[in-house]
Amino acid sequence: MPVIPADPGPIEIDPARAALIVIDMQRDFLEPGGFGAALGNDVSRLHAAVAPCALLIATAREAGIPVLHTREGHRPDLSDAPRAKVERSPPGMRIGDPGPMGRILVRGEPGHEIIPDLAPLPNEPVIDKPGKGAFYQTDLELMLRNLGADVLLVAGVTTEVCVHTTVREANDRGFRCLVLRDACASYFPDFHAAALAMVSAQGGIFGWVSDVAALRAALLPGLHHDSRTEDAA
Ligand code: C5J
Repeated sequence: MPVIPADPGPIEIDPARAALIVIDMQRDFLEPGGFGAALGNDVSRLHAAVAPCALLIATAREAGIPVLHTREGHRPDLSDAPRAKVERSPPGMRIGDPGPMGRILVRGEPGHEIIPDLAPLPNEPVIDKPGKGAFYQTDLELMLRNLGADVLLVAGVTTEVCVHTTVREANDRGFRCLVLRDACASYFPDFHAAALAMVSAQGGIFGWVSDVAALRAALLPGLHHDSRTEDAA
């Protein structure tokens, strides 16, 4: 059974009982003119996670681990968008307002799509979620139970918001979570570091933290130095 070096200690993973969840790698968070920018953030900070995420997704696919993608966003009529959330951005830059990538954080708009570099395969579920956590008001848990998953590999953006909320939700539901630090990113480097430290603190209170190279080396021994690794990294 593959054993991945991690904080606070090694974690054994049965690939047949694992799933990868890639959180919110959407144009709305990573490109100018979207929701992330509307909240006043420097969206270029998230780009560091794209190549590691691509390699992580390739690794999971090669290892036969199911890949699930999430997107944060709302119905076009905004009936699932709490007023408290909408009113947190300035008028003209709120959820539902028009922007360069269509209406901000609205399903079906260009900005809501996952970035092309990390496009899901046709057989990979995409979970649309109205909140920060991927379990809140979605069928993610049902899908994971049907897959027989008991360990979740978690990546995406932002580390301290949707990644962290999802890991906390998963931990409370009995899933072991391994967060891949280089495949996550935040608009705030300090928050990224603190969020990862919180996951593995106190003996792994929310889960484990490792990186993509360590995971790949454990899951695909002998393959992790091939040209694909170098190309994608
Ligand atoms: C945020 C997210 N940061 N996907 N959403 O609002 O982390």
